[in-house]
Amino acid sequence: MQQLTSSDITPESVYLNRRKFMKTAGFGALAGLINPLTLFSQTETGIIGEQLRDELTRFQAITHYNNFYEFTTDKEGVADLAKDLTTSPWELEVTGEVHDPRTFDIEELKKRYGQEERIYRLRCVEGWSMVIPWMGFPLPVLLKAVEPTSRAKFVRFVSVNRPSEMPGQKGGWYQWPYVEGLRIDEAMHDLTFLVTGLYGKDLPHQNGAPIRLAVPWKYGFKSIKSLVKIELVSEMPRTFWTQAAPKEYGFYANVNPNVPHPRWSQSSERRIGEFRRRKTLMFNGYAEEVGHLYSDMDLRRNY
Ligand SMILES: Nc1nc2c(c(=O)[nH]1)N[C@H]1C(S)=C(S)[C@@H](COP(=O)(O)O)O[C@H]1N2
Ligand SMILES: [Mo]
Repeated sequence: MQQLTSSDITPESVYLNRRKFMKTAGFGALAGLINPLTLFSQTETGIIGEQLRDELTRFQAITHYNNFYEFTTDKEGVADLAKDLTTSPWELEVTGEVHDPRTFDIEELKKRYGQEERIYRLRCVEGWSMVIPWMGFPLPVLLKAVEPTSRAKFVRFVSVNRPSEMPGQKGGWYQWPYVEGLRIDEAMHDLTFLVTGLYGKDLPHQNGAPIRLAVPWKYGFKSIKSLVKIELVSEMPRTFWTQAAPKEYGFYANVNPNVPHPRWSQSSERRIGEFRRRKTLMFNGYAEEVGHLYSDMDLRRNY
């Protein structure tokens, strides 16, 4: 059997071997027929997500090429600046137009709702994309638990406001905290996911620890990081980006290759780790799942 060297113990290989083991174990008697050599022959490249045919983006890239303006606008500088963010204890308040408002401790949330895996594409409005194996649980599960009232039409999400630990919040340009929003039917869609980990590990600080949103059919800026509050509201909330640059960013921000951003065409994208550009897909490839939510919208317009 091939020897494992320390360079083989990457987050990807640990993750893949664990998954391979789980799959193999699931085959019961058949497992005996599998050549043990294949168990360790997985290299770092050529990793295929099972829910998607796309290759997973490397852990190193996912964790060292980040947008997290609370720290810095330098994507490669976020990881280092975020390493001392205090993420324990951490509370998430779920409130507003609900019958049973609650504040959850992050560990209680993880225990209560568990962690399943979702491999999603992430498409940034700047024209790059990744494929990320997230861990977490669907947002609708949490929203149903607090029992929305009939006046709950939108959901407002708020990131942590902590300038003592987040140097980017000391500048006067942006209005903190970072705020995002979804329509209630978008928030209740099963694809809308609360993320608590990636590659089978706790969520790294730079990716929005200890809990962030992933809305895979929308531009990346909707996937708000380091959440402290989820508020159900009756009016469309004002968001960080619609407030900072209303001519550039809309509330809906669905990935749409036919509607250019004022500074960037959206027709193609560069997958991080690749050189070629790929065609951007309508709703980032999730049209079958979410297209029906927008049957009343003119998709040639930018919202
Ligand atoms: N709080 C907060 N959330 C945020 C951002 C941010 O600056 N602050 N950046 C957004 C943008 S523009 C993108 S593309 C994604 C990037 O997520 P990643 O660094 O995990 O890839 O996070 C989004 N969520
Ligand atoms: Mo982004």
